[in-house]
Amino acid sequence: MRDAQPRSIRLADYRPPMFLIPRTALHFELYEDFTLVHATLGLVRNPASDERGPLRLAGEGLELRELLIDGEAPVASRWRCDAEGLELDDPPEAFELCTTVRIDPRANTALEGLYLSRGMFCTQCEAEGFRRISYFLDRPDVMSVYSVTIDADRRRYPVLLSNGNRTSQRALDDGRHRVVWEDPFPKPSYLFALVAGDLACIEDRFRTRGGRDVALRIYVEEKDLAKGDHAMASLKHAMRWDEERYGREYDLDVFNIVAVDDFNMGAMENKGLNIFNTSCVLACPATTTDAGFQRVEAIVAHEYFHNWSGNRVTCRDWFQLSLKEGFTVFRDAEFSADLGSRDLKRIEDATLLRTAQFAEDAGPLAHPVRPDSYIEINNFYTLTVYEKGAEVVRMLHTLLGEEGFRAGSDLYFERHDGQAVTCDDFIAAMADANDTDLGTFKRWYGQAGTPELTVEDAWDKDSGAYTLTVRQQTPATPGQPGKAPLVIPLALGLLGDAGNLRLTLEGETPDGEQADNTHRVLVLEEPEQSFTFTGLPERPVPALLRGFSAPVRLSYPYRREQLRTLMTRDDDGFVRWDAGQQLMVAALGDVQAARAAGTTPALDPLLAEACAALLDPATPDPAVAAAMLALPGESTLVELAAHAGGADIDAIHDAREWLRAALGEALEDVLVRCVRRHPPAAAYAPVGEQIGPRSLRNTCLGYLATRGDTGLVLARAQLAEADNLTDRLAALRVLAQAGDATERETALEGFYAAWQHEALVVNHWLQLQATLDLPDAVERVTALMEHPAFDLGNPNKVRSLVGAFAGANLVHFHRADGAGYGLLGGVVEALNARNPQIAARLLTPLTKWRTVPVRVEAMRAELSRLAALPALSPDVYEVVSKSLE
Ligand code: 0A1
Ligand code: ZN
Repeated sequence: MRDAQPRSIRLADYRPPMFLIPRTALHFELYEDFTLVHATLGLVRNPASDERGPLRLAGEGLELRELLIDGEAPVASRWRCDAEGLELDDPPEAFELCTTVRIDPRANTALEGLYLSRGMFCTQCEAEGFRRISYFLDRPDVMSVYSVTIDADRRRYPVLLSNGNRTSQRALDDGRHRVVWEDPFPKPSYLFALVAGDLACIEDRFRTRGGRDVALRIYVEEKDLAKGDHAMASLKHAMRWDEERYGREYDLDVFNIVAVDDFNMGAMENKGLNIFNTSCVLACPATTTDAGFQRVEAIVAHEYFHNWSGNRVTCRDWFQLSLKEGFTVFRDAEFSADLGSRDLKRIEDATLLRTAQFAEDAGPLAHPVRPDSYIEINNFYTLTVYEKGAEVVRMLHTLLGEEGFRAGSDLYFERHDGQAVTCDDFIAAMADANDTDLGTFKRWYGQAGTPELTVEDAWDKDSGAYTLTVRQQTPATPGQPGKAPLVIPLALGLLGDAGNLRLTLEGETPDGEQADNTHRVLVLEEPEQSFTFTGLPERPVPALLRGFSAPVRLSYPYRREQLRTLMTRDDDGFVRWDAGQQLMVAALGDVQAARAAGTTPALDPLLAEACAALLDPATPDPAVAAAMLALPGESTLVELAAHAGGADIDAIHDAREWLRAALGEALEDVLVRCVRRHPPAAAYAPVGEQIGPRSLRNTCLGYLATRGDTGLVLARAQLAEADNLTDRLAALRVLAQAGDATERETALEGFYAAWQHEALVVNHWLQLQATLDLPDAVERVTALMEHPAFDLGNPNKVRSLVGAFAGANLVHFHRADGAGYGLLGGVVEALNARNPQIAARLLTPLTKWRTVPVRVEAMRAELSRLAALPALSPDVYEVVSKSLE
C-alpha cells in the first residue's frame, strides 16, 4: 500500500545484479494456517557488477524467523529488514544465506506469491511474486538451479508438485509426507512454482523427436477429470508443432499442468509446471463454447512454447517483457493458423488489435512495446506488449521470409540458451542470421502510438502506369511528442476486371513466367514514398495491407463498388473481410447522418446484396461468411469515431441496432433458410467442419432476434434441444435480449438452475447478463454482485460480470447519470487492497475518457475520487494518476 508517492522504475537505470545465486534450496512446511519457508541460497559476487555497499534482497509480507550467513547469525547492526526486503552490510564475496520466514497463504487475496485456491496451495510468481515467498534477488536476470522440498499433510495434500523432476518421496511422522523436486535448468524466480492439493490427473506420454519419453499430466479437481482431454490433445499438438516449425524439443522428463480456479491471468509458464486458470484449460461440450475450445488450445500451446521463448531464453529485465511475450504470441498465432483457419485467425487478431490495442496506443497509458518506465510492472502485461509485440515479430517474419526468420530464431536460441537477454539481442540474432541491418526496424520497440498510412493513387491510362503514394505518420503519445518513420511492410495486390494483375514496378523487367507475381510486399521507411507499377491493362482496385501486414491504420478513399469488388474477389481473406467491414461502417455512417438530419435512414442496397450473397449456399466457407456478416463491434466503432474526433456512443449503438434490424428485415427469408440449412450436428465436436456452420447459424439467429417471433421461436427450440454451450448461449442471448420480461427471466433462471454447479458456465451466465441492452443494466449488474454465484475474491467472476459490463456494454456503462462509472469505481475501491492487480486492470474502460466527449466530466470525477482514496495500491495509483494527466 502507498505511504509516499510510488517510485518509477526506469529502463535507463538498469544495472546488473551485484550478486548471483547459482543454487537455491527451498524447504516448505505447509500447514493450514501458516507456512514456513526455509531458503538456503548460494550467493556469489557478480563479476559483471562493480557496485559495492549493502546487498538488498527483495521480500514482502514475510515474517523473518531465522537468518544465518555461512551458518552464523550476523551481528544485529550488520543487517536490517523492512517492508520491502532485507539488507546485508558488506556481504562476503561468496556465502551461504539461510533464511526462515513464516507466511500466511490463507490471507493472500492478491493471488501473488503462495496462496490458497479452493483448499489447494498454489503459486503465482510472475512478475514479482517470489518476494512474497522468500527473501531473494527477485529479478529475471538472476537465474538459479532449484531444489525444492515440500512437507504437508498426506491426506489433505496427497499431490505435492514443483518444477523439474521429482527425485524423492517419503512418509513423515504425524500423517505428513515429503516430496523433493529438482529442476536442472537455471531459472529466474518468476518461473518458480509449487502446488499442493488433493488433485486427480489425466496422464499421457509424448516421445520427442530426439527420443525423450515425457510424462504429461494435467491435474484437476476430481469432478473435472473429464474436462482435461482437449488440453492434453492440444499439448501434444503443440509439442510436435514446435519440433517441426522451430526445431525445439522438450527438455524434462515430465510436463505438468495444474488447473486452479482463483487466478489473476490466463495461465503461467513455470518451468515444467504450468499453472492454468480453470477457464483456460478445462473443456467439455456442455461447459465450453467453440471459442473456448480454441482458446484452450491456443493458451496451452502459448504456455508450452514459453519453454523455449521465455524459459530457456528469458528476459534480462521486465522492460524486455515483449521479448518473451511478443515472440510467444506470434508463435501461438501461427500454431492456431496452421491447425485451424489462417484467415479467421488473422481476422480475429486484427480485430483485437484494431479495437483494444489501437485504443490503448491512443490513450493516456500508451507505451512502447518496450516501455521506458513503470511504477508497477503488473500494469504492463498489456495488449501493446503482447499483441503489438507479436505484430512486430510478424513483420520481421514478413520481411525476412520463413527461412530467414527460422535461421534467426535458431541463432537466437543457440546463442542465448540459458541467458537472460534483451529485445536488442533478439533483433541482433535475426539481423546476423540474415546478414542484414535491422537498426531502423528496431524503432518499433521504442516508439508508442499507431502509425497512420495515407494512400493516394494516380492512373496514367496512356502508359498503363499506376502510382501509389504512401505517407506515414505516427501521432504523439504521452512523453513522446515527435516520431520517426518506421519500417513498415505493406503487402498488396492490384485487382483488374479479370482478377489479380501481374505486378511490375518501374525499373524492373516484367516477369512473364513467375506464377506468383500478383502479390507484393512494399517496404516503407520514409515519411512519403511512391511506387509506380507499369504495364497494367486497366486501372486497378488496390488490395492494400493484405494479411494485415502491419499494425497500422490505413486510409484510402475507396468507393463502395470498389469495396464490393475486394469483398468478393480478392485472394486475401483479411482484405475480403475488411472490405465488408468498411462497407458496413459506411452504411452505419448513412444511418447516423440521416438521424442527425432528422430523416429516415435507408439501407444501402449494395450492402444488403453483399450480405445476401454471403448467405448463399454456394458461399464456400461458412466460418468466414459468419465473420463477414458480423457487424463491426461497438468498441471498434467507438475507437474509429474517437480517432476521428470523438465518439457519440448512444448514436453508434442506435445506428448499429438500426442496421441489424434493417438487415434482419431485408434478409429474413434468406436468414431463416440459412439457419435451416445448418442444423445442429448429430453429436457436437469442436472441429472446424462443425464450428463454421454453427457460427453462421448463430450469426443468422442474432439478426433474426430483431424479427419478433421468427427469432424467438427458433431460439426457444435451439435452447431446448442444444447439446452444447455454444448453441445454448446463443439461444439464451436471443431470449434474454429480445423476449419479454417473463421470457427473459424464465430463460435466465432455468439456465442457472440447470448449470449452477458448473462455475465456468455460471461465468458465461454472468457475462451474458452484464452485456444485455436493457434499461436497468446497471441495476442488474449491481444486483448480481449480491447473487450467491458472484464472488469478489474470484477474478473470473469479477471479469465476467464487472469487466464485461464496463468493457462491452458501452451504452449502459456510459449511462448519462454516471451510474455505470460509480459501479466500476466502487468495485475498484473494494478490490484495491484485496487484489490490486485485478483492481487496476478493471479500470481500463474508465481511463478512456477522452474518447467520449460528453462524459468527460463524469468519468474524470470518478477517477479523481479514486485518486483521493487513502492507501491506494501502486497498481491503481499508476493507472489513475497517469490517466488523469
Ligand atoms: N506469462 C504469462 C501470463 C502472466 C502474466 C503476468 C502474471 O502476473 C502478473 C501472471 C501470468 C503468459 O504470458 O501466459
Ligand atoms: Zn506468455
